[in-house]
Amino acid sequence: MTEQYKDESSGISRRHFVKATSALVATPLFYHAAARACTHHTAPTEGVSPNNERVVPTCSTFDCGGKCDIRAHVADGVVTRITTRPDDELDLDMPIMRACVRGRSYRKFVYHPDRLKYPMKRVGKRGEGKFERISWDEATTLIADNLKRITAKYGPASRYVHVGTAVSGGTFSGDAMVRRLLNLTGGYLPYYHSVSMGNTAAATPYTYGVAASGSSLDTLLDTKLVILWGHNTTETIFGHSNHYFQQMKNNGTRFIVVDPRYSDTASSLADQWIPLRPSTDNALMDAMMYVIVSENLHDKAFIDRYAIGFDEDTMPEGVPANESLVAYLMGAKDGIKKTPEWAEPITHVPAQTIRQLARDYANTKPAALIQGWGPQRHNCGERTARGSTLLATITGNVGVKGGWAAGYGGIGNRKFTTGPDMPDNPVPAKISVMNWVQAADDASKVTPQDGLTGAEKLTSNIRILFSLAGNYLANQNPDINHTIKVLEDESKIEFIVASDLYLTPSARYADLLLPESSFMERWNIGETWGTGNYLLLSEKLIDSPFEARSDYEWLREVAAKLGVEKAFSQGRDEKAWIEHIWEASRKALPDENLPSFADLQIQRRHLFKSKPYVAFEDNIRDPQNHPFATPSGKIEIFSKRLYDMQHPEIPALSHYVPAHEGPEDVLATKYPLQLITWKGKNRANSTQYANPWLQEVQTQKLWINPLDAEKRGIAQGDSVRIHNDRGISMVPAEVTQRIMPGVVAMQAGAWWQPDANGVDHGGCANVLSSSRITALAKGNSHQTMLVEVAKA
Ligand SMILES: Nc1nc2c(c(=O)[nH]1)N[C@H]1C(S)=C(S)[C@@H](COP(=O)(O)OP(=O)(O)OC[C@H]3O[C@@H](n4cnc5c(=O)[nH]c(N)nc54)[C@H](O)[C@@H]3O)O[C@H]1N2
Ligand SMILES: Nc1nc2c(c(=O)[nH]1)N[C@H]1C(S)=C(S)[C@@H](COP(=O)(O)OP(=O)(O)OC[C@H]3O[C@@H](n4cnc5c(=O)[nH]c(N)nc54)[C@H](O)[C@@H]3O)O[C@H]1N2
Ligand SMILES: [Mo]
Repeated sequence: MTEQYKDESSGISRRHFVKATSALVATPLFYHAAARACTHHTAPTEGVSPNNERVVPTCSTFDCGGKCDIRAHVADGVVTRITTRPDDELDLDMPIMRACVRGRSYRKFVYHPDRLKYPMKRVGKRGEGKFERISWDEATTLIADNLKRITAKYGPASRYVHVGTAVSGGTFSGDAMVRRLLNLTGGYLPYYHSVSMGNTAAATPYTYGVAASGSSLDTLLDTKLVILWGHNTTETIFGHSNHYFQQMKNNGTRFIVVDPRYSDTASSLADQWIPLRPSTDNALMDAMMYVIVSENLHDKAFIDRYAIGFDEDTMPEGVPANESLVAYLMGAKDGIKKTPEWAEPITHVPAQTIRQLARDYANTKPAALIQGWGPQRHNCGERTARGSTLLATITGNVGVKGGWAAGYGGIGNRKFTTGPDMPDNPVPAKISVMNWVQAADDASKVTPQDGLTGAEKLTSNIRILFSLAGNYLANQNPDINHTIKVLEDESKIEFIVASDLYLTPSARYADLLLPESSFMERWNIGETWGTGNYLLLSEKLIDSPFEARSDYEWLREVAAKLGVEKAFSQGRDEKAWIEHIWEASRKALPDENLPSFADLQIQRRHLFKSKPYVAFEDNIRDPQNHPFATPSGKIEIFSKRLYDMQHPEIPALSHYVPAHEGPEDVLATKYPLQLITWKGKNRANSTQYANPWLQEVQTQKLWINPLDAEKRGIAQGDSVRIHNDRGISMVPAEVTQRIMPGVVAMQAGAWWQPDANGVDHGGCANVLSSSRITALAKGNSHQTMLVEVAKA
């Protein structure tokens, strides 16, 4: 069996893989005959082919935007091949979620010679990456002993569980279960804020009262115009977007993509690409609103009925004159009309393009402006997210089928599965995810202003840290070079436990490094993102190699050594937990008719019978009985709550304010280029970085416009040095017009590879990114950084 973990031991060769994948794009009917024979062209039940190969519909539990329908071919305990839903499988209700290039390459993630094989203990200095093999018994004793010692000395608030999104696509994970164990033994210091979309989630309730403002995508089928604003769904997938957007494209929907990069979404869907300088989105929005209002294209009846703060007549009490949207746009206070000519030098979008975009959006009824999360993973992300809600409101696109409330979110309060039972956490304090480095370095400096909630002060530094299925110690977190100084000081965090499948840059900082099994080696239920609406069974297909284990298994041993095994496991093994969660979810959703767990193992999935859902439909249809959950009960264009905060970075109206480290920052004289990152097709964040097939799909490079390249004497493929005060990264240049002048871009999630001088050779943007927090969410702004680029 271990043979499988050596390179290329089974299935098709690399070259064939690439060919097969491109063939699939061209001829979608290509798939394994065995799969065809056993799927009966209907539901995706498991089949057995003549050569004893089982074809099992399953999914990964990564955090990768979609939840694709993959078919694992299993023979003699080995996954020999991965295919996807055959196109002639008749299942009209089920959105087509064909496996993407990542899904097709799962075998090379699971069967990889570099997979971690044994539990290991650090022997060198922390971060050096020197480890020695130990037994599982030693490993769990080390954890239990450190937990006891550290808890006795510093209290439960010294215990921290870090970001670990790679297992968040499943209902059960070590990441969840370690929290359960810690809660049963005194608690831990939790963090809040989603680094994915926390800025949107914090800001948009100031407009609508709630964060979740997504509609189901089937409501867009008749929409004539979709503006994808920093939304790269061809790569990021987001639930069912590709299924619906392709249909809409075929039916003639017009797509406009607003993005500094000519993304794969721009190339595959867009009728028009509008590049703008990162972090200047609000200036474009302001100018669009100026055009809409000054040309009388706004939806006056809608605004009068449902919104406040549009003009001076509908302002809340206690606010001085000239604070309304119209007053701002017309320059009542600052004397500056927010015209397209005003916005052009800020955004670098031609005034006439802005004018046309505004007219197109306001004149097409309904139209959907859908913002991705890239624009809100900025310093100004809260303003950008709320800005689009203002545009949607003044054009009457909120609560309307075919419109979009803007500010992408989940659908209502929809819940799929219950997850494992979680006892309460006795620790009252919570930090923002952005506070963890400070909380490890000197917790007395973490204040409520920085994001501490539930307490005025922290009682302890972080002293023990669990990083299970994350690469957020020294790769995905901003400002790595600062972070590692704190991590390397062994007097700060005393014990770091990491579990992964690979020796990632973060795993190098572990004191104890544990090899987890892969999703193919465990039972789970895969859940779809945001607008998606189904569950897939992710069954244990194969045994774990070497001594790899599920996190839950070693957590059970730790629980035993802490004397709480019974309470922790309730006598369940992993599969029993999945069954338990499934049955609890069935009870929690009586109208859904979820099949029994036994039936799920035949059906493999459950599609929710959701009707088309339009966010805020009730509030618009019947505002008397369904007021918005804002203080005024209306859509708040102007937010008195924000006004009272008097924070210049999150004004009461979401309008353009030059971003810190944006193009108008004085720092731009030293570092004139804006660097952004994007989530590319060949990884889910940094997950699968080491996958050889996926490395072939896309090489880590710096996208730079020919104008900027020429100025710096950079030619195609030259090695370049990207730097700012925080760090240096070196990669080859991709000189391309797919990125606008003044902006450079690098795919997120490449592994950090520092040399002896700390210069990164992997193309990890987080040596350059900033840990400055956002005003309202106290959240991340991975995308806002100024750099200079030179030929290396
Ligand atoms: N293939 C793939 N899919 C993924 C992931 C992955 O790693 N790979 N990750 C998943 C995860 S965890 C998440 S949170 C989501 C994230 O989904 P998003 O956050 O939406 O994805 P990003 O690629 O970061 O950003 C989307 C687009 O915003 C653009 N952009 C950046 N800055 C600006 C700006 O200032 N203004 C405008 N208008 N556009 C800007 C980028 O060029 C990019 O094309 O994706 C999920 N899906
Ligand atoms: N510059 C920049 N940085 C970013 C972003 C950005 O847009 N730009 N995006 C941010 C966002 S939105 C997110 S969500 C975070 C994601 O950051 P992380 O949560 O750190 O996610 P990954 O980078 O995917 O790291 C997950 C790790 O889990 C491992 N893994 C996979 N499967 C398993 C498993 O079954 N068990 C265990 N134990 N390990 C497993 C993988 O090998 C990988 O090393 O990154 C953030 N960082
Ligand atoms: Mo994310």
